Amino acid sequence: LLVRFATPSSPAASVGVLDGDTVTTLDGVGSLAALWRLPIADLRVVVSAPTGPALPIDRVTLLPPVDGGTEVWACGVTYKVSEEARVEESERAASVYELVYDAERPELFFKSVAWRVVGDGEPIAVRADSRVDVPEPEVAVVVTAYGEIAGYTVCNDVSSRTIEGENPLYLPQAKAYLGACAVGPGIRPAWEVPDPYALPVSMTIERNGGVDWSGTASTGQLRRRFDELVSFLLRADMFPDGAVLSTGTCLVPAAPWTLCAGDVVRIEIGGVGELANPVVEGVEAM
Ligand code: DO4
Ligand code: MG
Repeated sequence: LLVRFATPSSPAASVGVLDGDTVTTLDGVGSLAALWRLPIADLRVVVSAPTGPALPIDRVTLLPPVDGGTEVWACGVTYKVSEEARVEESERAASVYELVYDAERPELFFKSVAWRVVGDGEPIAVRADSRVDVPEPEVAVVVTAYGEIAGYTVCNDVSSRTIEGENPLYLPQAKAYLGACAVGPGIRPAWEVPDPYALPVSMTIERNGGVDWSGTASTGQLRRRFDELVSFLLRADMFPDGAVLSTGTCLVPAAPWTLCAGDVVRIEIGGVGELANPVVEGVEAM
């Protein structure tokens, strides 16, 4: 697993490879964004032979695996369950979701700049001006500046259903705010994932010491291909520091269920990683 980390004696972020309980530093690699500037064949050589100091995992703090100018984008309505949930929540604009599920062009939207992304263990937030909010467990692909899929990670596309349900034009407010985007804990290199269309996805939401909601699904239910989604991201645009493209949710807790401050959301994607985040309400609590 490729990770960003800091240590008490070296608080500036380093990049390394986590294998078992040991993080081995990738000497000379200043950021993950620097890796995404490489063609994948060169990137694989760098990542496969880390030469820097090796540290026990309990001596490091993992940081969100998104840095520099790497942008996070996301896709919507790529699983049937997501289409059905949007149709239900936005009765006056239901047809836009039905149309996009079947259209050639997918729904893509900007989600976050790197600095606003939180990592494993850090708080995510529900907005004070929203009543119904959900975590969205998603497989995210990491795309190099050359448009190649370099790896996979876990993204929580935290969303306000109230705000998007009121009017789809409010999507940026439903999707992009402080605490709305968690990614991590690291990046699983693409060559270590034998079949990205057979990844088990599970989500558990803990409340008051118990499990309040849980569900499982699989990327086998994805309506599109990962490279198809990436090709639309790259149309008429470029990503010099690469991009993280979250590929849509396959699990939606049915309304009126809502995420609450105090919950803990755990998302596990088989072979890719486990991302856990406590929930707070609003910017003030972060
Ligand atoms: O238009 C809604 C966005 C839906 C979404 O984020 C998803 O399907 O994951
Ligand atoms: Mg989503």
